Amino acid sequence: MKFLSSKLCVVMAAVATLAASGTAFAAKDDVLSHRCYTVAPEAAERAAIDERLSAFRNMRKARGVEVQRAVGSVTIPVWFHVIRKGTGISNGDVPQSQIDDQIAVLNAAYSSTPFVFQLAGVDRTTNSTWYKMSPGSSAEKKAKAALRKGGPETLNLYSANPGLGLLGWATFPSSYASSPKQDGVVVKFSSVPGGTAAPYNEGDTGTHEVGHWLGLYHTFQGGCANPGDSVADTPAEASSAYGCPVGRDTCTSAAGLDPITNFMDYTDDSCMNQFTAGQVLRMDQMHQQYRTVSQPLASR
Ligand SMILES: [Ca+2]
Ligand SMILES: [Ca+2]
Ligand SMILES: [Zn+2]
Repeated sequence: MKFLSSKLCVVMAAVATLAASGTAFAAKDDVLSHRCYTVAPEAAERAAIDERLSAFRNMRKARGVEVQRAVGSVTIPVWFHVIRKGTGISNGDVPQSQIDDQIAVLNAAYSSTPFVFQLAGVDRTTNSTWYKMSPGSSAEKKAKAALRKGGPETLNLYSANPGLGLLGWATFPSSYASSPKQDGVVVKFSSVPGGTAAPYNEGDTGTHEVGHWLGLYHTFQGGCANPGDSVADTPAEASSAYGCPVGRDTCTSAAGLDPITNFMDYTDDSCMNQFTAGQVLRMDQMHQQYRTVSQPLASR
C-alpha cells in the first residue's frame, strides 16, 4: 500500500494489527504517516512461497522449457470499480478519461514484463461508507464481495477515498486461495493520472499496488538483512524512501545505492520509473503459480 504523506516506515506486524482492527486503525486518523498498507506474509510463509517459486524454476529449467514468458504475451483483464459518494470528480467519480490514462500508465510501467492490461469494464457505485473504506474494514469486505468480478487472473481495481493519507493497498497472489473475494487493488481516487494527490498523481500508486498483486514486496522489506524482498537485483534498503533522495544508501554493508527509482519503494511518482529484471521474473513466476487457471504445478 501507499500513503500520501509519510515519515515512518511501519513494521509489518504493526500494520497487520492495524488492519485487523478497525478501531486501532481509526485512532491513527490524525497521524497521516504512511503511504502503503499492503501487509506482507509472515517470514515462514514468505519462505514457503519462495521455495515454491524455486521448485517451479528448477522444474522448468530441467525440462528445457523457457522460464520467463515473452514480453507482452499475457493479457490481464481489468475491472475498474469506481466507488464514489456522488457524481462529479470531487466526489470520487473518476472520469473514463482518467481510467483510460491509468490503464495506459500500467501498460507503460509493465512494458518490460509479460503483462498487458486490458480494461474489461467499469462500474460505478455510490456508497459513502464504502467510499471511506480502510484496509481490513467491514466496508472493504462488503464492497469487494458485491463488486469483484472474474477469477485469480482478473485484476479488480477499486478507487475510493480511504482517508488517513492512504494511497492504496493490495492483496498478494498467495492470498487468493483463502480469500478470493478480497483479491484486488484499492487506490485513492485522486492518485490516478491527472488527479489531485500530487506528488502522487501520475498513476504510480496503481503501478505499485499491482506490483504487490503480482507478488512483489517493498524494496525495503526485511531491511538490510537477507532475503530482503526476495529479489536479488534490488539493492537492500533499510527503510522506505520518500521524495526522491538521489544517492541514498541506508545499507552501507550491502552493495548498491537504495533502489529509490523502483516502483516498489515509496518515492514520488515522478521519481519511480522501473522494475528490475529480477522483479519481472518474480512477477511472471508468481502469476504462473497463483494466477493462471491452468494445470497445477506438478503437471507444468
Ligand atoms: Ca533485494
Ligand atoms: Ca547499499
Ligand atoms: Zn506497497
